[in-house]
Amino acid sequence: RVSVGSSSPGPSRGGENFVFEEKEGTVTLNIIFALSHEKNAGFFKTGKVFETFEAKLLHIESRPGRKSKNSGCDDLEFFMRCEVHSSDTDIFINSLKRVADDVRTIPEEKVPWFPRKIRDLDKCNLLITKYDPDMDQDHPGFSDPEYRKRRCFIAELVPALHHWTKGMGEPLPRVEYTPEEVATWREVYRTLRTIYPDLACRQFLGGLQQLERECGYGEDSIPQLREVSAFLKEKTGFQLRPVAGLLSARDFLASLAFRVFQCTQYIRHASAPMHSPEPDCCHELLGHIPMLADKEFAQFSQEIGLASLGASDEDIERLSTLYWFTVEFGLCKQNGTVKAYGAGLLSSYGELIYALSNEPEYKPFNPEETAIQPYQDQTFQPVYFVSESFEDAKIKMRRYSSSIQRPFSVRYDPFTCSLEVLDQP
Ligand code: HBI
Ligand code: NLE
Ligand code: FE
Repeated sequence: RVSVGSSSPGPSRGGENFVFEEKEGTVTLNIIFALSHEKNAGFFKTGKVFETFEAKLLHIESRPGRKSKNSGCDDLEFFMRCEVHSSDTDIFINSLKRVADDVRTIPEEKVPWFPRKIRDLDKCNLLITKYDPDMDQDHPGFSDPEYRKRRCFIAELVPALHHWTKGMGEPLPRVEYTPEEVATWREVYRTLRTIYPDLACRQFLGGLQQLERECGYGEDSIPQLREVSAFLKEKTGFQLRPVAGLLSARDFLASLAFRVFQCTQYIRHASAPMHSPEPDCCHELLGHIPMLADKEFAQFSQEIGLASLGASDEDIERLSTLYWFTVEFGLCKQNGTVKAYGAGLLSSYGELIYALSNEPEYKPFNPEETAIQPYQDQTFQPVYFVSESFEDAKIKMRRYSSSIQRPFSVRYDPFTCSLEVLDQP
């Protein structure tokens, strides 16, 4: 994803360098330059310039240059963010100009980029490598090469460009699950199914029943995203999109604004069916989908998504904490008893039992407080937030979202699946 200048390349005023964050004698610069095919060695020459001026590289991205689009030749444009000594700014830029083309500095964007149309979600695909079975030694699949290979295979089924860019007709990829995978699913389904009637909220039970009746849910096979997506689309307008793994909070939340839910397709390791710290198809299909079939909950989810668009990193952090303690681990009162509505609970036998025992601490849901509650994502939560009802959670969340400062407001147009962005005077 091109995080800078994706919609507007940014002004480049002659002679003036955009400098920001001046502190302790250093400044941060956003630099864009181009290198034509012939000048490829220029990339290493630019490196030399960075070295000479002791520039500290903070970020680098490349993309096809402007010329390549028309001429078909393969020049590249680079975006770099770096820190240099304030007094070196001009000479540093001038040195770059000697080895690269079209060198310009651009101002920091005031509002982070965000998708405006549903097809822009193809750019919301920043994966983060947490709990990766290839990298995380604590992952139950870490020492199982077969499992790791299977995870790669399933990840590669995710199309690079999704069906919104290629045309809405593109069907979602189907996964042929192995008998071992189905056995894991069966165990998860069977154990959870026995405790749902006592511990899950009413909306969840209603959704699951419909899925069992109308969408082939059951312990014998793992439902396919294609069918489940069609089912949800009819119930609440939500649709599913396959994703290779954990996404950045910003990209994940942005898709909710369009009633798109990003789903993993692999399954947890057979050795740990009762709890997994990462999302997998059990979590998506059993935890999230029945809830997303509920109109009020679907709206609640979309509103968190809408609040996240263009928000600052700090606000994204608070919104994802709120998401964590509601959509993932939320509890609510129903007829005087506490029930689970959070997907992370509803897909984990171990944590569902624990959350509704008298072990953990309960606090009343209150967005201001909940948003700053530290949480850990390796094992069970020590604290859960209980809301009086869905209605109550929605109203409180709405009040919280409207307090987030943004220099614009957004409204979702369901007819065109796009956003109307209104600049506030
Ligand atoms: N990515 N694929 C995927 N699935 C999630 O459930 C998910 C995610 N990224 C972040 C996230 N959930 C949340 O914990 C919040 O940070 C939004
Ligand atoms: N702990 C959940 C489970 O085992 O299904 C997954 C949580 C994903 C955030
Ligand atoms: Fe989840």
